[in-house]
Amino acid sequence: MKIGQISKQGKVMAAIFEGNVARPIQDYTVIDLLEKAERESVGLTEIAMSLAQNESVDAKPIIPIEPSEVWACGCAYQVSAEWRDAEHGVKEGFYAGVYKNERPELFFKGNARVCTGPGDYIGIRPDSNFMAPEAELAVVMGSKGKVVGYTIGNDVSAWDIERENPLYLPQSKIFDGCAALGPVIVTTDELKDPYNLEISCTVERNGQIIFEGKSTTKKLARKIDEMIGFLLRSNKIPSGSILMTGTGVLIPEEAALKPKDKVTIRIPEIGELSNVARVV
Ligand code: DO4
Ligand code: MG
Repeated sequence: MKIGQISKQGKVMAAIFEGNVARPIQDYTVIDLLEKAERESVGLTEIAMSLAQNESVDAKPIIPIEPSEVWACGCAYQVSAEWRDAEHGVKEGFYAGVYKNERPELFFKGNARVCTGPGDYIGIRPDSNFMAPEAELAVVMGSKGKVVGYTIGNDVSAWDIERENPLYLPQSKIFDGCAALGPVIVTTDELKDPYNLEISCTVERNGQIIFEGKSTTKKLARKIDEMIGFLLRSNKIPSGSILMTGTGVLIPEEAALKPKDKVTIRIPEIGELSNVARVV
């Protein structure tokens, strides 16, 4: 099932997406449904199906969930670790260490305040000259860390701030519009294999594609449950928390994001997430 959210008469509500139409779930957001599903020990699909209207409406998906917590795993793809070490002039450094270590890199990416949805903006920090999209598979979790579905995540980052000093990572990662999510969440009963997904990313400037790159979750070096296992160590998460699973697509510095650039990330099984960059 593809589930997400729509805005109807100014109200955000959950909806099941079927082709180009949506079946609203009046009076519930996706977080409300997840909490209800956990309270009643039933699946998200079951609860959503039982509450959705039969009549469909023509409505575009907005942000599929407003998470209290967004987390991210870094250096989960070899290219990300290698590229970051190369930025420091070394072949195997800090980042390769984390890539190979048992303990993953996990960082806090923010909350609903910094998240945006399909068609919305993504942020460009004015104190950065190398803003980059990071195309990632994002996991939606229940409060016990159970994976309930998948969406697309853009871990928008200021790579020059990160490169200046690793201790600046939170500033390179957290700012307004730093986390785009959407367009929908595909539940685990429909998307059974998260390790065989093509992820592509394009950056368009003035109608021209200035960057095109792709990867596949086949190259993910860690299992998602392993990332979640570390995330939940001495750390309770609320239902509907998101985990971005790392990027395998790295843009060159010449394609650093500029205002009005359009970033599109595609995972065919989930859809397409497009956002336009703006200074925040
Ligand atoms: O350590 C820096 C962040 C890495 C990251 O976000 C990624 O690999 O996706
Ligand atoms: Mg990332």
